[in-house]
Amino acid sequence: MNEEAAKKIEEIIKHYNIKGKCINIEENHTGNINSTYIITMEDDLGNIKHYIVQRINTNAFKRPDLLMHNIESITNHLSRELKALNDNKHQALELVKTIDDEVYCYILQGDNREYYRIYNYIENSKSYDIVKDCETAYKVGQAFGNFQMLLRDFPINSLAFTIPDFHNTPKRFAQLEEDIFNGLKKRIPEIGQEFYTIYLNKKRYGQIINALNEGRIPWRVTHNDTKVNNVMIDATTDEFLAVIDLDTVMPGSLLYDYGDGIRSTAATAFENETDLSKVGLDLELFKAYTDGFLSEMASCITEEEVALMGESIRIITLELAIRFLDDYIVGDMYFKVDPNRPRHNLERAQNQLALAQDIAKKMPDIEKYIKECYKRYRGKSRIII
Ligand code: GN1
Ligand code: MG
Repeated sequence: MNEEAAKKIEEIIKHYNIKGKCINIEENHTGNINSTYIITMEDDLGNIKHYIVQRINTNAFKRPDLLMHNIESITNHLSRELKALNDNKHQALELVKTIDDEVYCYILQGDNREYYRIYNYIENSKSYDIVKDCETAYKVGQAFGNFQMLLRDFPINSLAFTIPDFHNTPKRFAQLEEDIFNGLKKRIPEIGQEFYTIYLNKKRYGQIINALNEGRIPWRVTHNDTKVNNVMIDATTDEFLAVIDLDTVMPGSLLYDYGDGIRSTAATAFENETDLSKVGLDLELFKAYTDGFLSEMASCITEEEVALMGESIRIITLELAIRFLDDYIVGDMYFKVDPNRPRHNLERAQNQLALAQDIAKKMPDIEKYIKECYKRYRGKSRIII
């Protein structure tokens, strides 16, 4: 933990009504965008409480005020819904208010504002970067299905687009093509093979966004970053507790959430794995996640959405490959990279392309299972709409 960051955190804490003395600050390195710290506070009676302090990356999120407005209204809605359902097994993230009753604060670094927010830490919880067993995959699918189900009545137009065109795969591809012309010339010769594979899949990219824009599938309140490590699991009961990382909650398609959930939960290796022989999609984990997701969502989902569920897994995986490759070309401006890995983003893109290839191989099994599973759960999920 570097001293400068620790000093800043001490300064941030002063903006909040948080009791006691900060006795530990630990950086959590799982995110690729924001900087996250877990702090330990001890009050005069020796009581310990943990908090999550996050610095918002304003390169990715240009309007931290709108972002925090989204998160505040989403978390309020989630906790109201959980209360209405008498659900005390699950939780909504809780923002801590500043002494001025705001949900974020900033400090000045020269002329620049650095934005921070604090969440209550969810005690006795754990999360996974990679899943090995079907029970956990089921719970993660259930958590994201439940999240969307709880937000089914949320006034969608009140949400700001925190990152416009976030899951617009054709636009992501067009951006990559443009950046190949303007990017770092010395990196261009290295990406021929990867770009070619991405190019060959071009016809797939518009399937979800076109269906949304043509009104064939509904806009919904979606999470948009349904990585497995964004689900907190109860360390004692192994039940899911809460969905975290609400920065990208925006209007979108449920399909990107489902696809991204499978991409990260059913992958046999993490995104940073460079031994591509280890990278693939585990069909059993895919099935378990799909079961969990549809057990919550089958009554809300439309037939048109179900028809695109399999393809959504391939599209989001290719979208990630496009984004990592694009970031490599422009000189690693967006995703955090390991300073000891000069080709980190290129390697991530290769990893995602290997995963997309395995998904393509398994697509007939994937499609078949989704149909079966939907039939099984249709009309049986917890809430009928
Ligand atoms: C980023 O920082 P993290 O891990 O929550 C990214 C996601 C990507 C993910 C890939 C705002 O999420 O879209 O899927 O990396 N978030 C943003 O690991 O761009
Ligand atoms: Mg995120």
